[in-house]
Amino acid sequence: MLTELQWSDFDRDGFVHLGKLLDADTIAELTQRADDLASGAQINPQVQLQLDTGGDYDALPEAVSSFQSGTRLYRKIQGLENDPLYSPLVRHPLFLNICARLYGAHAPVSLFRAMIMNKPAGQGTYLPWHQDAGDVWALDRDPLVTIWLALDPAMRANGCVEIIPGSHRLGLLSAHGSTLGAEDVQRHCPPERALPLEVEAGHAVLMHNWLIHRSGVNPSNQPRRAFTACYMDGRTRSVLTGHHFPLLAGTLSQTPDHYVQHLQTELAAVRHSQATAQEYAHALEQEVAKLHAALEHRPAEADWAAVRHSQATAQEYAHALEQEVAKLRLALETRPEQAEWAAVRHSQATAQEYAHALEQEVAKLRLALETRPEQAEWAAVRHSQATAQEYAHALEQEVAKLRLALEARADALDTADTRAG
Ligand SMILES: O=C(O)CCC(=O)C(=O)O
Repeated sequence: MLTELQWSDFDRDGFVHLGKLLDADTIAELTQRADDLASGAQINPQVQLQLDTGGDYDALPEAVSSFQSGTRLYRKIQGLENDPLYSPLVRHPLFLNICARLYGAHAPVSLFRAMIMNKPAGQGTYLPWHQDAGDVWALDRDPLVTIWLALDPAMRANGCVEIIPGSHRLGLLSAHGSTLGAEDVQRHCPPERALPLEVEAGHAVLMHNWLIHRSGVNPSNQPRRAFTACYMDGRTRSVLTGHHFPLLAGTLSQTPDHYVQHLQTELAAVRHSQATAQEYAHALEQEVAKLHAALEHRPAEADWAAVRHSQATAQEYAHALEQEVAKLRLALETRPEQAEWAAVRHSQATAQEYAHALEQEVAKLRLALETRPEQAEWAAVRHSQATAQEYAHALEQEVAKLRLALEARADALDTADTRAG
């Protein structure tokens, strides 16, 4: 429990020393675990690691779940609430007690992050003046409190944290949060106001998240490691996902907030319409597949052969009719003997049969034409059929005309013969 004096120091300064919380053995265990996670001797996929490049803060690499090869040159190890050694420390009764005072005894408490901040020996990344809040944290409200616990002595000589006491009372200097702009640095962080926050190993400090702070590099030959955990009102949500963070104390109401209910209803409606759209799309896909199959369907080769055959037959028929016409013309010009007349009559009968067969063929072809999709090709076929039919029709008329003429001539000849006889 913090004393009232400590609370009033915290209210005034934005930080307060909490005293010694860890003994040397526990510190040794915790630092060993941190180094093992970085070296790969200990693997935990729920932990994220960030390399320390010793370069520019803005050019730091993303955190990863394991380094390609083990290293002591790590800057951060995050996700320590998932490590069995660190998990009890995250839930230290003093920290939860502080949260109950700051967020209210009724409030559930959640964790934003629990991590090791390391300044490797002879290295470290310069961390500029900043506040631990703002839009960049993507939360629906700013967390108020961070515990900073030294696992190695943190002194001026090895890159301890520096603070601007009382600066939390300025509030958040920009909506974006985190790193301060040059003007704010000039205005609020003059060197004479900066206080090096020297902390013995195993000792902790409570810091307000709006407290302006920074840290430098570590020229010493020992690492400067610290455990830090940021605690929130358990009702805090990520504005990216709408989700709460892992609860450390208390419970959350099971009834979703009104706007969440509204979103859930909307989501259900969207999912429903999505399902309907998918069904419709599926039906369309099937229709498309059916149409494709119909389009790709060609009349069977046998059908085509039949069509071609009937074309050839029509041509042959026309040719036969032409010959018939020639024969009849010749017959007209000569006086036929009895045998010749029989032949003429036979060829007339044949011509009629042919004509009948042709009519049937034409009807068949018309039917075939009307049920086949290959328009251009079929149009050509149809055209040649029509032409053949017309031609045959003309020939038939010619045959009839010639027959008539022949019969008239025959009658005349018979009459003349009778008279002569
Ligand atoms: O430990 C450090 O060097 C700085 C930590 C810090 O600034 C932070 O966690 O926001």
